[in-house]
Amino acid sequence: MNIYNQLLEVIQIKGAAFLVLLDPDNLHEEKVARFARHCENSGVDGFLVGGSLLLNDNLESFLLKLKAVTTLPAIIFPGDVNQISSKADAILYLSVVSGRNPEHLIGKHVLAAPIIKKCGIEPIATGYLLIESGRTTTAQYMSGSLPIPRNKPGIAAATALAAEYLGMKLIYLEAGSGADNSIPNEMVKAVSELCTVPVVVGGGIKTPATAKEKVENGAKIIVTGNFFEDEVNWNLIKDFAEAIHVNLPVLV
Ligand code: 1GP
Repeated sequence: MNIYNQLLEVIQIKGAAFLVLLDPDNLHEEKVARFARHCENSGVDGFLVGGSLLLNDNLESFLLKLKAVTTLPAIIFPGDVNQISSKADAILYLSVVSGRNPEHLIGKHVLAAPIIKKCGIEPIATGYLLIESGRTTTAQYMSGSLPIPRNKPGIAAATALAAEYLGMKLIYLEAGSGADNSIPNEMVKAVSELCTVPVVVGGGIKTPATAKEKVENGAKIIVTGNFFEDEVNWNLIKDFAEAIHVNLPVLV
């Protein structure tokens, strides 16, 4: 089964999927194995690997370490064309549809397509919407585009529907890694009601209750990254998983 269908199956069974973002610049390679095992044992459904800007050239060795200890899918979350590797299972083929920068709508994709083909990994076409979340985030800055105002759920919903009509298989509402504010619930709801493809919500989610709110408003995949870069928070991963997996009974 391909990774996209695996995600759909998780969503169907558990109500929503929980992905943890690993930024190879921020998670030391010595910790990868321990963290990945902990995530798998705590109910995480898969990993996104990448970042808007990777300063260390270690994506390949990072993925090898990750895949050696877990059977969970490793999906590249690329900030640029240099973040493609055959060691991953799939790649989010992100088009920044919230912006009007042609490089991030189609330019980078032309460069990436033959490399992805050669690597043999699964591209998952994703409509990526950057949403205003307080301070300018790395994703916003690097994309060279304006985010959608956070008080305009209608613009987000229309943009997401256009991406779905263009054939994209996921809609990703992105507040930005470490965002001050997560995506507003009203916006998650407006987009989820209009679209039939799964809606991913990420950026600035720091509590299980916030993650649950997003699912209750229609999100089908929750992404957290920053919060678990501090090891003291690792014991909360299970609570996040239980909050997100709304169809599963909570085990006490
Ligand atoms: C960022 O959506 C992801 O691209 C996760 O954001 O690091 O704030 O959890 P955080």
